[in-house]
Amino acid sequence: MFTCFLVGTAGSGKSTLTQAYANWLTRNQFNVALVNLDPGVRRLPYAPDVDIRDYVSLEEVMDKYDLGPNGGLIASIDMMANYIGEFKEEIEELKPTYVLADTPGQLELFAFRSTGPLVTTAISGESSCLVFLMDPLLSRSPTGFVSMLLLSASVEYRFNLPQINVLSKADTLTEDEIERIVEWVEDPQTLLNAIDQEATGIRREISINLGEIFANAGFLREIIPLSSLTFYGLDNLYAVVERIYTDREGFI
Ligand SMILES: Nc1nc2c(ncn2[C@@H]2O[C@H](COP(=O)(O)OP(=O)(O)OP(=O)(O)O)[C@@H](O)[C@H]2O)c(=O)[nH]1
Ligand SMILES: [Mg+2]
Repeated sequence: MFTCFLVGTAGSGKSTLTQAYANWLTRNQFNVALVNLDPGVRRLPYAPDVDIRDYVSLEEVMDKYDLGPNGGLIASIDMMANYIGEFKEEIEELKPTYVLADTPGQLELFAFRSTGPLVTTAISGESSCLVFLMDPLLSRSPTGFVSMLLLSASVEYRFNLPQINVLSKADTLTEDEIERIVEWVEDPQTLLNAIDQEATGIRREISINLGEIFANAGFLREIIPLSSLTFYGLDNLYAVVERIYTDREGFI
């Protein structure tokens, strides 16, 4: 059992990618379990096999504790930890090869409270990874891309799991824009040059320093452009997931 947790900022395309990637894997004969970890979501583009809302539902928590939407969501996400044993059993009963776990829209609540790492550790199975969705609009500009890298690195630091960065909704970018972004991670000097041209003053200094730190610390890794609408890049995502799985097999 290999688990992919799809994480990213609100609206970055996590749920749609969960559905698209599950379709792709199913078409390629894999047994996939779709897991919803978002207690607050109203509608999903897929039918979850295992759903945290069967254990904790935002609406019920808001009613029971007389909370507003924000307080209710914080409480709901914190409460997920109470049910994680049963939740894990439900997933394991399906005996899936792949588990795709869609995480809450509010990345900060999942990643930066105690629940997220607790949940990922509990339901990871033999092996797991995070798929971090990078916003295409922000990633278009060099300084926007640096801020996405900051968030991605912070999530990776927090979860301490192998992490794959994907450029989400690539169909909304031109081919030139995609190529440019991919080149920034393949050849960090191109990112530093682009920052140099875009930013000025102290912002330029900070961005260049950050770009250098990312390059030196190994955070400027492969980024996979993909689209859940056209299925573009899903085969590349699969190849990287497999590589993580195989490396781990060889490791233990
Ligand atoms: N063009 C395009 N739109 C996409 C793609 N993936 C998702 N979207 C759209 O982006 C919007 C948000 O997608 P979701 O999958 O709900 O994003 P999410 O990250 O699950 O959102 P939250 O759970 O609310 O944070 C929807 O309108 C999707 O149709 C894509 O690959 N291409
Ligand atoms: Mg979602």
